[in-house]
Amino acid sequence: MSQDKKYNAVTTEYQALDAAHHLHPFTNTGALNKKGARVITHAEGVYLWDSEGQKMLDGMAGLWCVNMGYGRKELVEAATQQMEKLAFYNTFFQTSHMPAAELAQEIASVTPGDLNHIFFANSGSEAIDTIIRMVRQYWCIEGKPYKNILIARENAYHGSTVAGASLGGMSGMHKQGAPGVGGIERIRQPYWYGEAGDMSEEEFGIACAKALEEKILQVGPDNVAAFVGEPIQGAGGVIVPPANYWAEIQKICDKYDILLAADEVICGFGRTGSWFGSQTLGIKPDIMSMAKGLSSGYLPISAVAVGDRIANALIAHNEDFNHGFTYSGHPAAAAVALANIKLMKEENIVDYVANDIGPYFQQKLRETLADHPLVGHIEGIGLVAGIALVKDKETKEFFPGDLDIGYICREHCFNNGLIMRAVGSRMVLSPPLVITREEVDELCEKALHCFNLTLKSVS
Ligand code: PXG
Repeated sequence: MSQDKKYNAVTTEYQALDAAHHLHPFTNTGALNKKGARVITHAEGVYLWDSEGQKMLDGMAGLWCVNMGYGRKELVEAATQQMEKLAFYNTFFQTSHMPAAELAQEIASVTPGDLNHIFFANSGSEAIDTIIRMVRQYWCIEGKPYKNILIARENAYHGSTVAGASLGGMSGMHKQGAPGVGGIERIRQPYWYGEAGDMSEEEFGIACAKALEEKILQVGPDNVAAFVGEPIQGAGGVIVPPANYWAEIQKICDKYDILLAADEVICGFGRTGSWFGSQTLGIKPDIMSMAKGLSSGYLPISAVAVGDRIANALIAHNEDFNHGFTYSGHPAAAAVALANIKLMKEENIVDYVANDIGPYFQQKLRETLADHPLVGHIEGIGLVAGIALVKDKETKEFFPGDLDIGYICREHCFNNGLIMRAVGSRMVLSPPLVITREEVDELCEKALHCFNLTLKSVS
């Protein structure tokens, strides 16, 4: 939208309300208030509209979550019907209800391995907090209360609660709201394009996994509860690890009897062409978190799928697990998630991502953008991708930190009908899984146009 475009009354009214009373997440609110927030009004399929009538192709599926696309009547009806029947009841004091019980079964039917038990929460962050508390409690039950350190990675994102922010590897988050939660250690991320130097992908995969072994030995294997990682890092810029990385990590966890936790908040529910990223990347987690795509973002709900080893210990232990949320397994959210999984199955969406639209998207992105002077590298699987923007393609020189190339590019995208997220100098995409080939073509054409505008802006 051009700066001088005359805003209509609805836009200015809502921008004023927003500026007066709304504090936005992950936002410089002062700067936003001066500029005015974009007011999103409605959506259908893969498109969003704002209050100025501008139509935008949503290359981010909301915030990595609207996997089945906008405007799905089935999900709306599931919520309405459930709210009319039983809008709320808790699952704390020896009660259950149909949507929670059915959803637990349904999730267990799509999770890999022996992840047969489900604990409900409302957000990815709460799911991560649940994992932290549950794995530590597991080792207490096993008589090893000292085995309580969690190892995660730099530039990982595991949420924004105190524990989630502490576990994640985002330095900007550690600086605020400190001190964080203790008992957390971090190792390097497997970002081959950005951090491998002269190493081949294979060498780098081994080196990054070795960093886990070194850390375990440094703090003592008897003190480590679990290693936690996203199969593919999402908010860190869509970092796809070298092909051998996860197999090495798995071996190391097995060797030292350390639980493996997969944070599937972004990778789960078809994003990578399997129900879970763990299946695509060959990980066998003991426990996994999920959120976002579980309900396609229509209502907030998250879950932790718990493997038999941990679940059986918790069940056999004759004591309450003192953890949970008022809305754990909320009936309306659970009903929507159930309807969402049913829809995914009816439309064979996981297969569509694996064998049709995912490969098409990855190929089309590379065909359209790989030769662009700003594009250093494209990585991704299924319907998630990260594109490194660089100053010099040959030398991999990055733009200086004070030139926010990602922000410049994102603004061009916004103003030209495409929503793309910038993570530093990386542009990321994670469109709804229902996107068609024609819509992928449109996305790529728009991205090319916006990359050209970005190049002009910095030339
Ligand atoms: N784990 C992972 C892997 C995530 O991606 C969370 C946990 C936390 O989920 P909740 O529901 O508490 O937000 C996430 C969330 C971004 C962005 O800008 C990414 C997330 C959330 C907000 C913004 O890319 N991921």
